[in-house]
Amino acid sequence: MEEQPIKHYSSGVFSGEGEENSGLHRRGSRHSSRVELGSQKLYRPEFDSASRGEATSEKLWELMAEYIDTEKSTIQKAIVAHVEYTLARTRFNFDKNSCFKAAALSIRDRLIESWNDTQQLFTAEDKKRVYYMSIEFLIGRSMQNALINLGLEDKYREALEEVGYKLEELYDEEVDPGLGNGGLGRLASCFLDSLATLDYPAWGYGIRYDYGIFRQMIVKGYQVEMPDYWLAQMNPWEIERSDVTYDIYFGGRVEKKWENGIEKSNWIPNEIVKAIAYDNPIPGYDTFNTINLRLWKSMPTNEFDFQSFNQGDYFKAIETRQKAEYITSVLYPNDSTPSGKELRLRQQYFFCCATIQDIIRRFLKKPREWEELPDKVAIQLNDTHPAISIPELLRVLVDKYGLEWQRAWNICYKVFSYTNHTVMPEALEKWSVELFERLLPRHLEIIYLINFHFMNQVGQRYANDPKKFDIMGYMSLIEESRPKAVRMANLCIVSSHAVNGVAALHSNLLKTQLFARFHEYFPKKFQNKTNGVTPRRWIKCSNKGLSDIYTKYLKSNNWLSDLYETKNLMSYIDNEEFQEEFRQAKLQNKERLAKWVEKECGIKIPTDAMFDIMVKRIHEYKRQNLFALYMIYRYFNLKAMTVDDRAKQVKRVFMVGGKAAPGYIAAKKIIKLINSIGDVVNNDPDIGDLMKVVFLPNYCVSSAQIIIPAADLTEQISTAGTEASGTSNMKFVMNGAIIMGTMDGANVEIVEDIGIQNAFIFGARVHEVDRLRVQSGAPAGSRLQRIFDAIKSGTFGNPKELSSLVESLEQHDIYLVKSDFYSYIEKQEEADAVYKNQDRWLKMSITGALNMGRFSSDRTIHEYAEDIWDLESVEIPKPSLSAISRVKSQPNINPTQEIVEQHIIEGHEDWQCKIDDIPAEDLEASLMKDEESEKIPKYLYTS
Ligand code: F58
Repeated sequence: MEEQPIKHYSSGVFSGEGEENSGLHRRGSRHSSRVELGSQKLYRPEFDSASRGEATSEKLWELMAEYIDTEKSTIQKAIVAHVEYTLARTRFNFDKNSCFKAAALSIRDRLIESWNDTQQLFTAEDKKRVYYMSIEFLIGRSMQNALINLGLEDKYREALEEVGYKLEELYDEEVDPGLGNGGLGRLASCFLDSLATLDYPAWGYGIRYDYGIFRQMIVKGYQVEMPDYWLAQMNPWEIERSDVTYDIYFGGRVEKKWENGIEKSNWIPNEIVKAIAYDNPIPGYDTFNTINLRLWKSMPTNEFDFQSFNQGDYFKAIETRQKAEYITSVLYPNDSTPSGKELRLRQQYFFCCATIQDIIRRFLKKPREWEELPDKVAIQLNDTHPAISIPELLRVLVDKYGLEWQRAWNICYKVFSYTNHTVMPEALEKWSVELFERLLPRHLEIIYLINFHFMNQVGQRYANDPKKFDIMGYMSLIEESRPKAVRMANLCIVSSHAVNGVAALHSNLLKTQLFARFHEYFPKKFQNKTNGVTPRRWIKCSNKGLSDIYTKYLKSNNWLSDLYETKNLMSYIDNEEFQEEFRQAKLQNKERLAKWVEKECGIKIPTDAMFDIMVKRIHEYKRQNLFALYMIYRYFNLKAMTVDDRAKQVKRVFMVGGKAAPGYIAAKKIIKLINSIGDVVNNDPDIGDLMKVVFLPNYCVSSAQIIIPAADLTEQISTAGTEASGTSNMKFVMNGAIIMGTMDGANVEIVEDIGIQNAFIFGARVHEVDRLRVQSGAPAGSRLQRIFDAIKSGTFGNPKELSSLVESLEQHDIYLVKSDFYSYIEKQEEADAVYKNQDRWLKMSITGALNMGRFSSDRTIHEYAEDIWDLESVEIPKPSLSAISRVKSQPNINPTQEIVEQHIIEGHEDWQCKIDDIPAEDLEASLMKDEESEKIPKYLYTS
C-alpha cells in the first residue's frame, strides 16, 4: 500500500537542534514581525517586479508611503473619525455599538494596507497561488482575532479605556457570521488563518449568504429556528467590489457547429445573473501578510429585463430580478445528508462559475501558455460542493479558449484536489441528471465526456475481470438509478490529482471501504491530511489565562506560531506554582461559563462540579442520545443512594449544545429529551447541585469560545468509523479538557500524542463495528432497559414524542448505542474516580494540553502546501524605518479603488417578542411529522 510519508514538524527542541526546518519554525528567525516593530513609523515595502509600471502620481505615492502608526492617539483619532465621518454619529449619540463599528473600521484600515501590499506582492512575485473553495466559512467574530494577529490588542484596549470603553465589551457587540453548518465550515476558516500566518499566497472563495445558519431558540424544550439576518447591522470588515462582477449563465441549450473538422459547442443560456465580489481581509499572525476571502453575492443583470419591460410586464421583470438575488440568500442548514434542491445546485454553480472566471482573469493578466496554469494555480475543493468548478474550467478552456479536449483535461487534472469529509455513503452528493440538464446542459455533456473516457480506461483495465461491469457501474460518474444521478464525489476523484481524508482513520476507511475501487485504480492519489485548528482563535482569543501561562513560562509568544513548543512545559508538570496557575485558569473559565449559562438559560450551575460538555451538530452518529442515556442512568443512581452516599459523589454539570437540521426530526427529539431530563433533574430537591443538565442554546463560534475553555470532560463519543475527524476534540484538549471518547476520527491520533492513559476511551473499535451491527436488534440489558422504559413511560417528557427515539434503538441500533453503553458507563465511573483525585486529574489535563502541537492547523496547511499544492510561501519584506531607504518603484495604485460602506439596514428583530407565544400544540406538532419523509440517513457501508 502506498502511504504518504508522515512528516513530523517538531519545534526542534525535542528533535535535536537544527535537525529539521519545517518552515513552521522560521518565526524564530523572522525579522520583520509586526509586534517587534511596535509603534515606529513604518514605510511600506516596495516590490521588485518585471512589470514596473509608471508611478500614478508622485504626490499620491508619497502620501501612501507609511503604514498607519500604532500610537495610542492615532488609534483614538481613527476611531472618532469613523464615528463621526463614516457612521455620521455625534458626540452625543456615540454609543457602544457605534464605538465597536468605528473601532472595527479603524482596524480594517490597517488590514487594507497590508492586504493591498500582500496582493501587490503576490502579483509581483507571480508565484503559484492556492484557491481554497468552500461553500461554507464559519468565520466567527473578527475583531479580537484581527487585533491579536496584528499584535495590537493591548494598544487598542488602552486607547479605548481612555475614551471610556472596555475592549472586551466591544467584542460582544460584534455579530457572529454563521456562514456554515459545522466542522467543515469552521475548518475552512482555521485554514485561512494558517495560510495567512504561514505567508502562503492563498485566497478563500465562498458565498456571502444574506441568511447564515439559523438562530436556534429553545422554547419549552423544543428547537425553534429563527432566520439569522446577520447583515441587519453593517458588516464593518467586508469591502464591496462593485468593480469585480461576472455574468453567470443558467439553463438554455447547447448549439453545435463544425470548425476545421472539430465539433464546437456554444451554450445559449436563457438566464443570466451577476456575481459581485465582497472581500474580507484575513490577517496572518505576526506577519504583514493579509490574504483575501472573496465571497460572492448574486445580483440581477439588466440583460433580460428589457424583454419583460418592453412587453409591459413590469412585475414579471421585478420577479426575475428577485429570483437572481435569491441565489445567495440562504445557507442550507444541512448536516450529513445532501439536499437535492434546485436552488442549492444554482448556488453551487454560481459560486464555481464566478470563482473560475476570477482565477482565469488573474492568470491571464500576463501573457502565458495554458500549460502554465497548474504552475500558478492550485484549487482545493472543500468537499464536493464546489465540484462543478471542474466541468466549468473544462468548459472555459475548450469552448471559450478553443483548447483541444485532452490538453484541457491534462491542465485541469493538475489544478484540482479534493478533500472528503465524510464516510457516510448516503452523505455523498448526487444531482439528478434531469435537473443538471435543465440548469447546466453544457456541464452535463462535459461530465458525460469525462465519464466516457474514464469508463473506457476502467473497461480496459478490468477487461478480464468477471466483475468488470459491476466495477464500472460502481466507478461511473453517473448512477443508473431512478432518477439517474451525477455522483459528485466520483467526479472529484477522477478529475483531481489528489484526494484526501481528514484523519488517519478516516483516510484509511476511504481507501479500504468507501472509495476502495478508486484507491485500487489510483493508489497514489489518496492521502491523509489530519485536520487542525488555529491556536490563535482557540487558545489565545478564547483562553486568556492559559495563554498567559504559556507566554510566561515559555518566555515568549512563539508557541502561537509553533504549538509544538508547549510540549517543553512538560518539565513543569510537578511544579506546584505552574499547577496552581493552570487550575486557576480553568476555574476562571468555568466561572465565565457559569455566568453565561445563568444569563442565557436562567440556570445556576456550581463551578466546583465537573463540567462535562458535548457541543456539535446534533446527529444520531455523534450519539448525543448515548450521553442523554448516561445522564438518566446517573440520575437514577443518585436517587437510589442514601443522603450520606450522595454527599460522596462527584458533582457534575452536563452541558449539551448544537443545532439539529430543521427537517431532521430524530435529532430534534434528542434536543427535547435532553431538555426534559434537565427539567426533571434540575428541579429535584434530592439532587440539588449534585447534578445539573443544561442545553446550551444557539451553539456557534462565539459561544464555543466561552464553552470550550471551561470543560473538564469532553464527550467525543461517535460510533467508531463514523466521524471523519471532529475538530472540537482538538479545541477541547488544547484547553485542558479530558476526552471521554471512542476510537474514532481524530481521537485516535490525539491519544497517540497525549497518551491513551490521559483520556477515557471506550466502545467498539472500528473493525468490530460491522459484526456488532448485525446484532443491532439485541436486547438492551437490564440497566439500559430500565432507562428505555422510563423514557417510554413519560418520566422524561411526552412519550408520544420521545418513545420513537428508544424504539429505533431497540429495533435497529445502527449506531451501536446499546452495545457501547456498558463500556461507556464504566469509563464514566473511572472519570469520577480520577476526578476525586484532583492532582491526577490536573496532570492528565495538563499533559493533554501541552501535547497538542500536531493539531495546529499550521501543521495541516504546511502538509497540504508541500504534498498537494506544491506551494511556496511569499513573505512581505521588512518595512523600512526611513523614507530614504525606500526606493520608489512601481506603485501600481489603482486610484479608482473604492471602499464602499454597505447596507446599513435596520433590525429585523420584531419577531423576537412573539417567540414565547408559540402555542404548545404547534411545538409538539414539529416533532410529530411523518418520519418516513425525513430521509434520516441509514448507515451502510458499500464497497
Ligand atoms: C465535518 N463535516 C465532519 N459537514 O463531520 C467532521 O468529522 C470533520 O471534522 C469536519 O467536517 C472537518 O473535516 C461537516 O461539517 C457539513 O457541515 C456539511 C456542509 C454542507 C452540507 C452537508 C453537511
